Amino acid sequence: MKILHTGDWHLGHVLYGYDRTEEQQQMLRQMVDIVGVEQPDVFLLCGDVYHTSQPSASVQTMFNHALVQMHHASPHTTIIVTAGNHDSATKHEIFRTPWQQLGVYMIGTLSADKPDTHIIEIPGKGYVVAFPYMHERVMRSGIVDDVLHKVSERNADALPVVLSLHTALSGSDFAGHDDSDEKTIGGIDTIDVNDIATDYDYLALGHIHHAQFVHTGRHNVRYAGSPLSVSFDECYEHSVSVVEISRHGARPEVRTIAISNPHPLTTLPIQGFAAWDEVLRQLVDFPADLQCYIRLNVEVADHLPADARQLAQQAVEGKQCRFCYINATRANTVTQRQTQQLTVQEFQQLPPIEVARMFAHDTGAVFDEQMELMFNQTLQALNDTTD
Ligand SMILES: [Mn+2]
Repeated sequence: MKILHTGDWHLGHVLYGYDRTEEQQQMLRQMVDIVGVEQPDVFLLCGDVYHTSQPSASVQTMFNHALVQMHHASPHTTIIVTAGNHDSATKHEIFRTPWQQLGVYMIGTLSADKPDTHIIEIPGKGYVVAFPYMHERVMRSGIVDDVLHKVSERNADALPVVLSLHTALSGSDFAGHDDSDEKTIGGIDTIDVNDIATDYDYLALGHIHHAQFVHTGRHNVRYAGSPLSVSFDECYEHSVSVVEISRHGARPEVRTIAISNPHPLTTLPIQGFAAWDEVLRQLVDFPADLQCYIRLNVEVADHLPADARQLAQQAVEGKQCRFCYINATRANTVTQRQTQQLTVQEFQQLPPIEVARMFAHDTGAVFDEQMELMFNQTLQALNDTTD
């Protein structure tokens, strides 16, 4: 069985206010071409089709169009698309029945009472057990094990079995997901690979954007990664994985095909941080004809000049590149740290914005006007939901 494994497309993602439709269309065209060339038995997209649960009509049209093209590029290919934590589970399944006529399986919600929904048999080739994103608690409840067990009962010919999940596995390299630690990655609690049964030949994962085998000692647990960077910290190659498995129990053969982006996400300076004057000079000298997004890594002694954003905007005027933001860090963060000691009562009386400012000060982060605006918007949204 030959599988094209991908995930985390995040269609509709907007980068610092810039529309990315052109890049996303380019990525989709590359995917369609790869499917045409590779003629896989299965095309597997492991969640996060869209960046938000409310993608615009044009973004949905773009995706649906690409699926139909993919089907025409390789009519025998079974296409399986699961919903990730960014997708709306129920909307994902609205057109499940018509899609199935084209050999496209949309798996959006967990059907614990209908386990067959999650078993897709590719006659004579193998089985794909496909689950959408589900809460870690649900995943540990044994549902995955039950479905895998059903497959092994049916799999008399020892055909390959692929399991697909959208989750955060502990032990993964989560570079690029800046809100992560050992316990959560990208807002999802990590689970241990040993919390679920292992009677599969390949575990196809979505959620983490860096393509990788997860260190489990088995060499068959893999994130395909996103085909397009969602953040500046995803500074690694983006690709799709081609997986071939000869029979149940065999080790999968995996190779990758790079996906190129006509508008790469670029950071100045290329390595580390530099002083504002130096970074601005690099931006002024930046070639006018290079299409890319730009982030500036600036080391500040105290604070950035008040007109820094404006100067950066002026520096790129008339150029093809798009200025996104200034990522500022404080020089000698550790020596400047002065934690204010507050009593619990004092702390409770502080407005949230003050707490955030203190946190930024203590950790050396820069809490600029834009951050304050975002903070206040988030606070407002939180207040709106609790009302
Ligand atoms: Mn994702």
